[in-house]
This record gives sequence, structure tokens and C-alpha cells, in this order.
Amino acid sequence: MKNVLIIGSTGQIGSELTMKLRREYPAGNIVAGYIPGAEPKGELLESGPAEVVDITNAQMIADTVRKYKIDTIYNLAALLSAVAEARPQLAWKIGVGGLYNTLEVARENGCAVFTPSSIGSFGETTPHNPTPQDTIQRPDTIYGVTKVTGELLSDYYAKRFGVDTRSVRFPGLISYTTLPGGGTTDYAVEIYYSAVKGETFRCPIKPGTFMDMMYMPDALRAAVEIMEADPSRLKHRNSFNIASMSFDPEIIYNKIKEYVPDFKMEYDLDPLRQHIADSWPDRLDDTCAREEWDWKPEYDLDSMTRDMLQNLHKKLHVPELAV
Ligand code: AKB
Repeated sequence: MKNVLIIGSTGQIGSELTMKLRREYPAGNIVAGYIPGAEPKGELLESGPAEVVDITNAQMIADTVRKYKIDTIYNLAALLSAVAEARPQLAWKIGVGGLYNTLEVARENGCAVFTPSSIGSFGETTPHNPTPQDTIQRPDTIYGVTKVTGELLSDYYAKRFGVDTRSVRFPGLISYTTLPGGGTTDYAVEIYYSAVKGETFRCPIKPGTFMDMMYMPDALRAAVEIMEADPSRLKHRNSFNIASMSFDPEIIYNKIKEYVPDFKMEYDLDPLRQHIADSWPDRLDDTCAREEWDWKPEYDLDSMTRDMLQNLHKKLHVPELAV
């Protein structure tokens, strides 16, 4: 990787991945692609080039790829699971139409492409604990349908046209930098904000609902390592299960209480998010990622919780706890 275009650079993953790539690949152009209304700000704007790149407009992608001699595209444009259910047509247009545009530009210009898949690519009929790498994928959400389609289309472009497509299935991602928007796993980020602000957390997911989660530094490392992996070792491409921790609301609440003893949580269930969460795996089996490109997470629930609380205290200007 040298010259990289990040489509969706101001979102939850993009804002941190762009900065990581600029630190780790200083010799290249790391271009922050954004849509009007979601402009990069501060460090993200000042530390490198930025261009308007609407993934639904193939010409815009092609123009930016040629202008900066892009060799790798991170396609991070998507509507998350719950919000996609409210706007299924737009979810398809961005998730599948946008991916098709990206793959065609990549085919014509010799770019590698990373497009994240998700635990949302699985459904009720998938074995849930553990969920194997190669298994049933029959999701009943539009988000899941776009993710499975994206996996298949990306594999097709690799086999048929030799486009270097690679991907991981992200769990719910937890970070203190940019909030997610409209996902089913968002509660696992919001709970930390409530704890630090001293608010009672109203949890939309019922106790006993396990989902895979991951701390953002591990997720970013996975997104870089899979693109740098030796292709001769890859038996899979789109997409690898990756995992680091799995918990339900009670487990994360009790972990936070170890550091914030007065923290309170009440349940206020969201039927849509609960339905989606019930159809998703409890725990992914990431053996193939470990074997084919040496994937290994660094954070567990305890180390993530300490880091989240420390950084949110700084971000929200709340006097620091001894965590
Ligand atoms: C969501 O909840 O929609 C996402 C995901 C797991 O893909 N965080």
C-alpha cells in the first residue's frame, strides 16, 4: 500500500483508519474521501489530502483514483444495521451499488479493495456458538443482505478479473473517538459515555444477548494486516471471521461497575435491535484468520474498559477515575 483512498473517511472506522494510515504510510497519499455534510475536520482535514467522493458516483471515484495514483481503496461507506432497515433502498444503493462502482474502478485502475463485512452477514439459521468461517449465511436484514452480496461480488471480482479484494467480518466496534450511528451493537459504546457522564444507562438489548465485540485498535490493525497479508497464504478472501470478545449487557455493565461502582443500568428494549441481535452469532470462530494471516487480538473486555474510561474522562473533561 502506498497511495490509499478511504471512502467514508469521516465515519466511525474511517476517521481513525485514515489517521493510522497517515502515520504508518507517510510516503504516500492517504486521501480522505467524504460526502458533503460529513466533511473532515481538525487533524483529519489538516494532516493530508481530502476529496469529495460519493460512492454512488463511479466517475468521482475514478477521478480521485487517477489524480492520486491510488493503489488501494478502503470502501467504508455503509448504513449500519438498524438505520438500514429504515432506508433499505438507500442501504442497497450504497452497500451494493457503491461496491460495484468501487470494484469497476479498481478493475480498470489495478487497485486492491478492502470492504468490511460484518457479523450481520449471518442469520438465524447460522450456527451461533461458535460460528464457523464457512457456514450458512441467510440474514433477514437488508444490512446482512448487502454484506453477503458484497462478499460474493468481491470474491467474483478476485476470481474473474484478478482484483485484489480482501475483507474481514467486523464484530461491533467500540471506540471513544467517533460515535457509530444506527447500529445494533452501538449500546456497547453508549454505555461507556453514560458511565463517564454519571447517567443511568438505558439498555436497548436484553440480558443474555451475546454478540461479538472488538476494540477499535484491534479492528484497525486487522484492516491493515489483511491488506498486507501474503496472498499465497490466503485460502479465503471475502470475508474472514475475526473475534476478540463476546459479552451480553450484564457482563459489560458489571465490568464497568468494577471501575465506576455507582453506575446504574435499566432495560428499555428496542424491538428492532433486539430482533437483529437475536439473529446474529454469539461468538465467531476466527481460526482461519489466525492460520492464514496470523490474526491475533490484543484487547479483552478488561483492558478495553480501562482504556475507554480513561480516554472518555479526558474527552468529556470529567475528572479522571483511578482505572
Ligand atoms: C451494526 O451493529 O450494525 C454494526 C455491525 C456489527 O456491523 N456495528
